[in-house]
Amino acid sequence: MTTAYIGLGSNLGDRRSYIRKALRLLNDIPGIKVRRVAPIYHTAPMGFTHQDWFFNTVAEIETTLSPDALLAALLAVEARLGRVRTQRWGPRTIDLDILLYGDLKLDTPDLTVPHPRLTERAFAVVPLADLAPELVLPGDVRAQDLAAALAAGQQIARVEEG
Ligand code: GSY
Repeated sequence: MTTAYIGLGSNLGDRRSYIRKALRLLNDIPGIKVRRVAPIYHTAPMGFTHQDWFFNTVAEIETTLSPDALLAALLAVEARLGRVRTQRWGPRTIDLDILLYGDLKLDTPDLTVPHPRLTERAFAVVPLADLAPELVLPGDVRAQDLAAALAAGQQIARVEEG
């Protein structure tokens, strides 16, 4: 059993609902249990900036799936929720990324873990730090310290519950 952290993002349609549906679908997959979910954040788009703001969160899961099988499961959930990959950095109903998979370091053509852009992104590190503030991230930095530094320079606000 491995603890992994999954980043979730949506900036098309009913963004909160897509995130909730994705969490339910993930939890229904044999070999994946969603243990905890961070609050949802409203975040300015990074990469291609001429698009709507995102809702982002992070889920802590326990999984018996290999990293490749977990990636395949995430892609299947994205497809179920109508994600169409038209533009690399473009709008999406749901985006699911493996941020961390235990202590594993992996670099293959299909999958890099930890996520290669994790430590640049407040929209990933801030909710990750809500779940695991003491976690040590690439660059030997504690999640809560990096979250504070990134949040100071990027647009990110916690979404009210409801
Ligand atoms: O891989 C994440 C997709 N994505 C996002 C995102 O989830 N949130 C924000 N704020 N910007 C993003 N740019 C990309 S690409």
